[in-house]
Amino acid sequence: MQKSTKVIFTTQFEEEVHAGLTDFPKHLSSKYFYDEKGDKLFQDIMHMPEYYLTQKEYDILLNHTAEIAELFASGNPKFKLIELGAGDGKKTKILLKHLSENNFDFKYQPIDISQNVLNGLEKSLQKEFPNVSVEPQQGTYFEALEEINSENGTKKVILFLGSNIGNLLHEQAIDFLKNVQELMQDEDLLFIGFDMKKNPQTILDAYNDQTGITAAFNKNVLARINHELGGNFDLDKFLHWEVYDPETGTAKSYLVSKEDHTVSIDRLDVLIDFKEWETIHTEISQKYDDTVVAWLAEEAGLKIETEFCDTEKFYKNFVLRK
Ligand code: AVJ
Repeated sequence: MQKSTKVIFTTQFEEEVHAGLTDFPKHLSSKYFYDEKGDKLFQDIMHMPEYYLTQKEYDILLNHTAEIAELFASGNPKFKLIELGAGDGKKTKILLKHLSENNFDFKYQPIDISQNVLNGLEKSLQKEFPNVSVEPQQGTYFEALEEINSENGTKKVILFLGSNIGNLLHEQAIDFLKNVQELMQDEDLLFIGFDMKKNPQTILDAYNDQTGITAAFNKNVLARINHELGGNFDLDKFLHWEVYDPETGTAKSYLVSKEDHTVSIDRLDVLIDFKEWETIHTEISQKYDDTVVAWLAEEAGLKIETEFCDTEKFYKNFVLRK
């Protein structure tokens, strides 16, 4: 009798890494960048001068704080501020400060997949804003939103910052927005950040910094496979490569193999062959214009109520309603 050597995948990570690296062309999902090391590298990215997105959104929130707060409280003054993918909450703290100092009637509910991130955030909020009531929720966005909905009928203001939507292809972005829309009541708002089309060089520079932080971030997915799945990727055998198509507005990240070589991943019981200059596609960072944002909203059954932008029109925050 033949012995069965079939590997049983126990996590989605194992399954997707296997599928992506045995596909042609090869690909890995950008959602796997974010282990502890990846979280730190992304923090570093947000502090790089080239990565304008964070600063621009920060400027928008700072320059329009009172107006945004009034909008959140309009109609029904009591609301739950729910943030999808809260991270360190640096930008949100601008709003929290204003809301708390002006005695708005609200609760802050950060949602994140990482309990680690939530613990850190809760601690810093307790210190900085002891008066703000914080109810962290661990889980995927939709699990968490569903749970919040089932609790009571409080108005929801949903924050989705950082142009995180840019990691999704348009079709996926529409599905995502539709899912949010379905969980919204008539009085709820979605406050969402979009990185806009601009000089293509500015965009390329944001994803191709000279210090190599973005390269390390991109390669971190290989390091993670090494740690968690018993891989033996040599990170030096890969180049970080970024392209931006000014027509479609899609920035794409790749890891490019500099030589013919084979990598083994013990936990998956596979050998992966790389040809010289073969690619692994790892991320898309979509850039938008007004027409595309309007189209995405329309497709998802959402209406644009208003928008905020920085002086250079690099970045926009849209307020959407059902
Ligand atoms: C967190 C998805 C918004 O695509 O701009 C930063 C991630 N990748 N540099 C982005 C990222 C490379 C970032 N998002």
